[in-house]
Amino acid sequence: MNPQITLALSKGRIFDETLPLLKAAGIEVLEDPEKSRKLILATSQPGVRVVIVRASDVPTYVQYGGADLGVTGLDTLIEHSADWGGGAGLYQPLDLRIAKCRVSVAVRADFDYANAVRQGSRLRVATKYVNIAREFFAAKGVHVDLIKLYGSMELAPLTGLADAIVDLVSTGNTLKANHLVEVERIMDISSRLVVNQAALKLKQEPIRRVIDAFAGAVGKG
Ligand code: PRT
Ligand code: MG
Repeated sequence: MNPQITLALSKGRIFDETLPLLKAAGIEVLEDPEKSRKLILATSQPGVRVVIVRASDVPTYVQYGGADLGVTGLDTLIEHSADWGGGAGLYQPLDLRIAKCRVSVAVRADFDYANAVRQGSRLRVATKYVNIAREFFAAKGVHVDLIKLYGSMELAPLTGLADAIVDLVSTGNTLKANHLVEVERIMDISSRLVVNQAALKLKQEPIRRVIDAFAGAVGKG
């Protein structure tokens, strides 16, 4: 019997945008995680199953072997690796070119960011991405106090919690709706396939097959 391969995905945009790639790779997910409460989903390939985890937990699942493979945003992957001293055990074979966005600095439209940076004032920055933000401002030589948030970053400058935020931007509509402006673009983001290195050794053949199928599917897109 084929060894079971487990792929970790998060609900929402990662699942939605991975689905067509899986389909092109000949793997159909047989249940809809938005409709079912199940966390383990069967696929059209008896040897492959999908587990639904929180987006920020995908690298953790794959690193510890709770899943053999996973799909995760580069943002999440960088933060995870910084917290874990390099993301040991995570092999990153493929840019899936889905769920694209960027990590940016944004401030209130009436905040003079350039001037604050020029004057060397200490900036209060709210973000979920403390490692990315710390490294970015350190490289610029800007002193920052980082405030860790888990969501609704846009609210921080509006309430006086912070001068600036570091957050993901895609269309820019969320910033605009909250009277914020993007003042720096830190990095471009897309989703990556990550693989547990030990699993790749133990189940080389079936995992390689899934990686190659994904690679073929990305090529077609
Ligand atoms: O929601 P939850 O807390 O469970 O987890 P999560 O927010 O980490 O997951 P999810 O599904 O929202 O995002 C998963 C991944 O999708 C992220 O890690 C990114 O790699 C990628 N991605 C791509 C995005 C966006 N685009 C995006 N626009 N993730 C979030 N957003 C949010 C952004 O944070 C902001 O609030 O959308 C808003 C901005 O969008 P625009 O279009 O208005 O600019
Ligand atoms: Mg979200």
